[in-house]
Formats: sequence, C-alpha cells, structure tokens
Amino acid sequence: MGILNITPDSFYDGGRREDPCQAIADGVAMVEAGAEILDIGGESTRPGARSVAAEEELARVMPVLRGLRREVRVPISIDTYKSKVAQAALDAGADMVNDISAFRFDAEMMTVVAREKVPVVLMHMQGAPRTMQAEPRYVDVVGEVRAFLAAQAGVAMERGVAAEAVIIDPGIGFGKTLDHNLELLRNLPVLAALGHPLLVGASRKAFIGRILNAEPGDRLEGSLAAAVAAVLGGANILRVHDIRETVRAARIGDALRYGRDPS
Ligand code: HH2
Repeated sequence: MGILNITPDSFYDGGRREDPCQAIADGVAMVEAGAEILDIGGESTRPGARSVAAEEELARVMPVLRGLRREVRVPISIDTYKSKVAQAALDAGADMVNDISAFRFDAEMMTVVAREKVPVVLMHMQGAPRTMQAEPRYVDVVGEVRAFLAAQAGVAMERGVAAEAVIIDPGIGFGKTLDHNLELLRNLPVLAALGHPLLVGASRKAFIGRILNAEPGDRLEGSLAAAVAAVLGGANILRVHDIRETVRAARIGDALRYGRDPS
C-alpha cells in the first residue's frame, strides 16, 4: 500500500504535492513501482497534529482521487476518520476506507462502510493524535491492542462487513512508546491469529529514528528491516512510502515465510 499524502505537514512527505498533477503523477509512479493499493490522505495524524475541517480535507484529496481514478486500476483507499470525507471519496471511485480511529472518532463511519460494502482498515490508537505520545500506558500492550481490534472488527461484522474485508492494524506509533512498538512488531502472530488481513505501517516512523538516531529522510533501511519483520510476523499489507524498495524486501520476506516467490 503506497502512502500518498496530500498535506502540507505530514512527517515525511508533507508539502510535496501542492499541485494535484504532482500527486497524481506520484500515485501513478507508485503503481508502476509495484504498489497494489494507493492510500490517499488529506490530514496528517503525526504526533501533535491538529485536525483539519472536512471541507479542507476534501479540497485536498478529491482532485487527486478523481484524477488517479482515471489513471490507475489498483484499489484506492481513503485515509480518513471522517464519514463525510469517506462517503465523498467512495462516491468518486475510492474502493476502501482506512480509519485510523477504528470508528471511534465518527460513529457514522460504520454506517458508511456497511452501506457501501467496502473493505475497511481498523487501526488501534491510544487517545488522539494531538496528545497520544504524551504518556502512552498499557498493562499488556499486545493483549489490549488485540482485544480492541477484535471488538471493533466484531462491530464491523455485525453490520455486515465480511471478515476478509475487515483489515486490522496495530497502529505503530499511535500512542505507543518505542518498547510498545517493538512489542507489537514482535507479537504480530497474535494479531494475525484473529483471522483478518493484517496491515502494518512502520514506514520511516519515529521508533526507527530513535533506534538509528536518524531523521525521516534517513530511515529507509530501518523501514525495510521492519517491513521484512512484519511479513515474517504475518502481515498481509505494508503501508509504505518507498514502493520499489519495499516490494523487493517483502519478496524476500515472502520467500522466507512461504517458501516460494509468489510473483
Ligand atoms: N500511519 C499514518 C497514517 N495513517 N493508517 C494506518 N492504517 N496505519 C498506519 O500506521 C498509519 C495510517 C502516519 O503516517 P504518514 O501518513 O506517513 O504521516 P502523517 O500522519 O504525518 O501524514
């Protein structure tokens, strides 16, 4: 899953795509590099980020979504927790919703997903982006994330979303310390055992920077290592900035895990 942020302030690719034509070209290039899903986002949810109004988010993402829909055939995901944005994106040809709040921030979101019968990513986050890194606390991070994802997946399935269309995500970096992130990445099989597709988003995140003492622009190798670890732990979808490199690294992970090169 290629990350296509249309924001001024995302922690890695913010401000790169003020011109929708640039964003569309980047999306096409990601597909050419091997992305099998594109995830379009119009609001940064990095630690400390403030929310933007739905109108602003729509103004950022819709021209790009409409343009890309004409250019690529891969599924397009809309990265939003706002039901209004999700509905407009689905109406314009998006195929799935990536809700980092797993229905917590906008209760209407589950109605939209159920009515439109689209796959949905449900991500775990402790708190909300503005304050989530202040003092993340768990008694048992893996158990708590597992229980939350199982409960929210249950809600989606009660509303008629098929089990295989409910994609779960531990939410690396969302209300988690370095140790919490590592504990989750170490225990991905516990989450995979829930029986839903598993998505992991570790690309260029701060925990990699903490280990390597590196800025976002200098976190490629760390991201690739985390990607391979995620594949070995049972991840089915990797949400990443660097497509070509991650596809190649993940093929090694696939070969190790499944004993063959699936391509
Ligand atoms: N991470 C980010 C945003 N959306 N969605 C899912 N499902 N999982 C993630 O781990 C995830 C996500 C944050 O990364 P990015 O989009 O690169 O940055 P920003 O929030 O600053 O736009």
